[in-house]
Amino acid sequence: MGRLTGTVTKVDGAKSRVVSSGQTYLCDLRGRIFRRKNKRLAVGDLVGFTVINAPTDEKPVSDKPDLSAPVILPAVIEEIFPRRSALHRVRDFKRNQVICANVDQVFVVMAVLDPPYKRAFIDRLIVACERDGLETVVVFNKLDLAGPEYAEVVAEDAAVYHALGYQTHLVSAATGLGMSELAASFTGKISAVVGPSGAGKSTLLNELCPDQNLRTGEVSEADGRGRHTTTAAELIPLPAGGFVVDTPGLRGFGLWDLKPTEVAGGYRELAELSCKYRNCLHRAEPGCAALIAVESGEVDEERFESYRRLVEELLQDDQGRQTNRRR
Ligand SMILES: Nc1nc2c(ncn2[C@@H]2O[C@H](COP(=O)(O)OP(=O)(O)OP(=O)(O)O)[C@@H](O)[C@H]2O)c(=O)[nH]1
Ligand SMILES: [Mg+2]
Ligand SMILES: [Zn+2]
Repeated sequence: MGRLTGTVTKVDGAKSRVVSSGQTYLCDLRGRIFRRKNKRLAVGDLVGFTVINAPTDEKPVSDKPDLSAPVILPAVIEEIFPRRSALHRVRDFKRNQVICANVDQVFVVMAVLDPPYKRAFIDRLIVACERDGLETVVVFNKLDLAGPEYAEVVAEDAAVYHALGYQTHLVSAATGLGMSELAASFTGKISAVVGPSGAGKSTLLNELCPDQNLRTGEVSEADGRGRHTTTAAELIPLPAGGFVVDTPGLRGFGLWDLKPTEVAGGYRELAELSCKYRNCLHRAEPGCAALIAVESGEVDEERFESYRRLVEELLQDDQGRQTNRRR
């Protein structure tokens, strides 16, 4: 068999799963690709591979190309094609992890309660998506847990993102509220689902593709956090076309690769302002366009607050790094 092309759905140590025309292949990486440390394979990657005839531990279970009972064939990845996009995460000052390659849109999933969302965290994830040029969809899950008054607060928060041009969804995986609209927005695209542990990412995806049966977990009673049930990113084929990647819960999301002056680029409402100061950080400059826009209510105060905190954080990191270098 000649060279085939497929999409990486799972990376598990040196072995990865690749789907091509409904078939699943268990692939090794050709040595020279494996050794190229700066180019790590990620889910969503488009690869060229060849099937080998060596026996595997996993026996083929059927000879029909059927996603629900995939044939597992051994193969070797020869080539990773250039990525058209990627959602990435900087783990520390050096390591750069690609969460999903060739992704079209990112769903930021937050629970309204259990654990409650933090607006600043939504903003941080949006900044990452804007940095990577990816469309963001904001999902508030577990609406069933909110009383009428709190549900209104959530709706107001959602409206802030909607007004900025982000698609927003208020849903409950438990009751099915808003689920058909949500399902429709996944169709035909490669989507990544990110958010804190326990927000219900896997539960939502199980509702969208019932035959997947992703593991879900209880939110810990001790600290109100999720338990990090999902441990490795995995690309799931959707019944109506497209793929979605479920990701492990995020505790935080470092944006160390951004310069303080680049943060405003992740806040649409600030990016479009023309401030009279060049490279303005919008901190306390007299006549600063951002400060005026906040004052007039044009820019949401809580968004601006999260912007400022992110800038301060990066300024401090910068200082820390410079001090370290001098030592
Ligand atoms: N009440 C309620 N509970 C939900 C809803 N969606 C998910 N849950 C519960 O929330 C808990 C966590 O759900 P998961 O789907 O495992 O959360 P996750 O975001 O995938 O978590 P990690 O994999 O750890 O990142 C489970 O006990 C789910 O049953 C919902 O709409 N309403
Ligand atoms: Mg999960
Ligand atoms: Zn300014």
